[in-house]
Amino acid sequence: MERTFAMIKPDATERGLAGKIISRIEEEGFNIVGMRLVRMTKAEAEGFYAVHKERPFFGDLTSFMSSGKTVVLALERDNAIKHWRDVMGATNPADADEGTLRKEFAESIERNSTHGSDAPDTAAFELGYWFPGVALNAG
Ligand code: IDP
Ligand code: MG
Repeated sequence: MERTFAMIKPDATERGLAGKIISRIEEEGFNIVGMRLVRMTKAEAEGFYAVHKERPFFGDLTSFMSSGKTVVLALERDNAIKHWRDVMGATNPADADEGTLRKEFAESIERNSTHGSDAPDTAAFELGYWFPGVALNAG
């Protein structure tokens, strides 16, 4: 069993899509091991997305992420990291495949409804950032 970190971003909570996205998480066979509603501060968003701090969209992204409610989740499944990335689809909804969450729900490349860790090292950092004590691998 592997764990990954996921978020339902403010554009989705704002439109009342959290329930639909959580249903999809359950349908995909993930065990939800942690879930919390947060209203992140700009500083928390900057810390979380520190890997992107040199990117031109960093300021907009961290403003967006601190503009509303986010559901943070720790998810467990076999092949959790890759499976959740596949369920989300491409970063830009214009490039996302049919049947993916971002194809169905994302408003733009920035307001793209969901987040998922992209590798074991980022999953470990991101899980620990929002769920202290929750590790990458199930005990
Ligand atoms: P990912 O979320 O698919 O892993 P990343 O490249 O890690 O994509 O980017 C993190 C987040 O930053 C994206 O989900 C999106 O919200 C935002 N983002 C990425 N690229 C752009 C861009 O070119 N313009 C505006 N926002 C972007
Ligand atoms: Mg990423």
